[in-house]
Amino acid sequence: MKAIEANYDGLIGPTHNYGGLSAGNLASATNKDQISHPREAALQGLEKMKMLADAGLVQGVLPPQERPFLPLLRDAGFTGTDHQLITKAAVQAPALLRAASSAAAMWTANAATISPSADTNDGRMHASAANLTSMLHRSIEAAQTARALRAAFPDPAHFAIHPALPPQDSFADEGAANHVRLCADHGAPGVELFVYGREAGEAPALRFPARQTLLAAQSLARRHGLDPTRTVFARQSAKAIEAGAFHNDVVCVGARTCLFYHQHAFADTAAMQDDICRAADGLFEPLFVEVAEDEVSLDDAIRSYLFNAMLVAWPGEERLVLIAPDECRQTPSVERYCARLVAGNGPIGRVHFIDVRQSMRNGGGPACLRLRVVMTPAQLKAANGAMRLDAALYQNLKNWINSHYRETLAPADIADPCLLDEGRVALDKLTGLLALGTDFYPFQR
Ligand code: SUG
Repeated sequence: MKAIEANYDGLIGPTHNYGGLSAGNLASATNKDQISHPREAALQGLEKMKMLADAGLVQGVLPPQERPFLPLLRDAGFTGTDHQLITKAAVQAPALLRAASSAAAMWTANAATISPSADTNDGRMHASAANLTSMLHRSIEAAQTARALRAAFPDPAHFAIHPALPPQDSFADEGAANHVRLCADHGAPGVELFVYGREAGEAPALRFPARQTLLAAQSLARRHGLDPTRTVFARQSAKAIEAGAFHNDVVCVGARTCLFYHQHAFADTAAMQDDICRAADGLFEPLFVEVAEDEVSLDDAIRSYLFNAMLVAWPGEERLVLIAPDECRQTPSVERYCARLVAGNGPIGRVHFIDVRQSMRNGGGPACLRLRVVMTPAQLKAANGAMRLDAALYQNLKNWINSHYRETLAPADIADPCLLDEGRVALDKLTGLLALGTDFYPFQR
């Protein structure tokens, strides 16, 4: 058996809601204060996982985090019982309570950056939890994310799980959403592409925040022991960030030897291509599939999330499969482009559309919901098997969602302290289903 690429998806948590918390993420801003459907959201995510598991791909599950995150409220000076913290914050600091209640850890493309063992100098897989410092509601994820990664990949002989980079603006890091790995084969040495929006210390020049710094990217490459000749750093274009591409994975996705991206994704596309070709020399021939502005405008690409698709080597299919959101079918230029794409003889042979609408309404497409983890057979064996989706776990999770999740959540419901209790009961059960031990969540300790 050769190395495989697994997808670890975040289970969408019971507090999934539309808080309008992410400046520069147009869907988040547009849907602020809408009524959300946590149960439907979690089931949509679970069905996506099942589809990939049914295809024969390795599918992992990462648990939601506990929300509301009470340490944030305590740090902000609220005191009293857990329920009192929530009711006081709801009156005195509703925006803070919204941030503390976000289920954003569901987007595991932002959980960490992962370098497979074929690329690292000690032959271990390296993962660094992302500090997510750019947004308050996401900056509270890192410690529990590192815990979840250690639970999923426990053996230090195979896996090096690093804590997040220092939680400071110069090190702003949003994980795999700004990282692409190209390779001839998953288990062969590859080229790691890190995309950044600004340099540390650079004065903010844009209306929207650039969430990844070059310093963070370089630090990750150093920590992971990557070969500098096989590592590329490319700057995201200001135009893309201004148009709402708050992460590079909104305008670019890559798999195997193929990089699929919008004409305006990078500040200097020619330099990016040259650098990748040089880094891949002797390993593989990169295939660049660039979508021109006059085929699909940047606005249409961001509205439809064409590039926030999963690009997958599907068992039994020669060409790559693009798993794209349903919204691509509702955007005429994108629908036409997809038809042309698969009719051509390029590296992408099929587009499969899926419904992840509840997540999409917060700016999270299929690619945001998964963290790619390349593992050798020995690493796969060493990974926590209870976090791997099979028919039994699928059924257990479906029952679990159906019995613990609310059907709807309105903005005012965030102030309801019962949500905390319901979440705790649910998460306590989940730790059993995923073999996470009895002290995985802070409330269990
Ligand atoms: O960080 N949305 C997420 C979406 C993350 C998408 N991830 C990738 N592109 N990889 C974010 O902006 C919105 C939450 C709210 O508004 O309630 C939010 O956090």
